[in-house]
Amino acid sequence: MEKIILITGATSGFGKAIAQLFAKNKWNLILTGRRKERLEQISKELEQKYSVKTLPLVFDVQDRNAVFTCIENIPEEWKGIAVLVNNAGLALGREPFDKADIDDWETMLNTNVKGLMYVTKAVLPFMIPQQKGHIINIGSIAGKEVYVNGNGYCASKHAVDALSKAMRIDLLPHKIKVTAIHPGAAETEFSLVRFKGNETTAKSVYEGYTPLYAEDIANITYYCATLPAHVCINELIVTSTAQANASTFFKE
Ligand code: NDP
Ligand code: 8X3
Repeated sequence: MEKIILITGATSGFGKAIAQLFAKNKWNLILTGRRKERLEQISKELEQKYSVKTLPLVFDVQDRNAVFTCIENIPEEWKGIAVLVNNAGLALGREPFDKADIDDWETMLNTNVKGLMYVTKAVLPFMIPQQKGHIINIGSIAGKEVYVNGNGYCASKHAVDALSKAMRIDLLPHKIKVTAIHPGAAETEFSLVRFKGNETTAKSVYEGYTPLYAEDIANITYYCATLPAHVCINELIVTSTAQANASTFFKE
């Protein structure tokens, strides 16, 4: 089977939009997430709409054993993974360092950092023998700059930035590309998760300007993944036109 992409966090936001765009372009999809029903529904819809194959895998990226068991045991025909998109991630809370919840820090670091490391480590035994492959890490502008009350989330995304650079060095002999995409504010379920279901606060994040949308990140991911074999976009920062850096917006 050719053109296989594995996307973590495909039940929502960027991951779902990336799955849709790659399916439209006839890629077969390994899709992961924790919400089984959503994942199976999305897989079914994409199979029917685009006549592609899908393999939904339900696991929590924080669960090291589950990550390795699920990925190591994928059927033979799925092992030729060409692109891995490490997208699953979240922010929880936006409090000053002294007031931030330690459990929130642990969930962010376990998901955004350790989860990404586990998934990548589990996929590499399939990519290395091919002597090609592409790992696309979804970082954040919060991984390039630190903003007020961003503490734990910014730390986790700075780690994604560092890991992307480290992977690029260490995987060079295996001809594996590593791209880090660092988006600014994008309207997905991200803020609803960050503010723990508070819809008013979540909505207010995107008021007064046009934010990025999941489809924008899907288009950029597709562009990066389909460049010639000798070309690798190492990293890019993308914001909406109304955002200049991690904390400067022009709102009307
Ligand atoms: P969403 O909340 O819409 O999607 C997050 C996805 O991650 C869901 O599919 C969710 O699936 C999955 N996920 C979260 N935790 C876990 C876990 N422990 N195990 C497995 N899957 C998990 O947010 P976005 O699409 O916006 O976020 C995607 C990535 O983009 C994240 O890494 C985020 O940090 C990053 N990002 C987001 C920005 C934004 O402004 N929206 C900007 C910059 C970066 P499920 O709940 O089913 O497990
Ligand atoms: C998500 C965007 O600006 O909230 O990574 O950090 S931001």
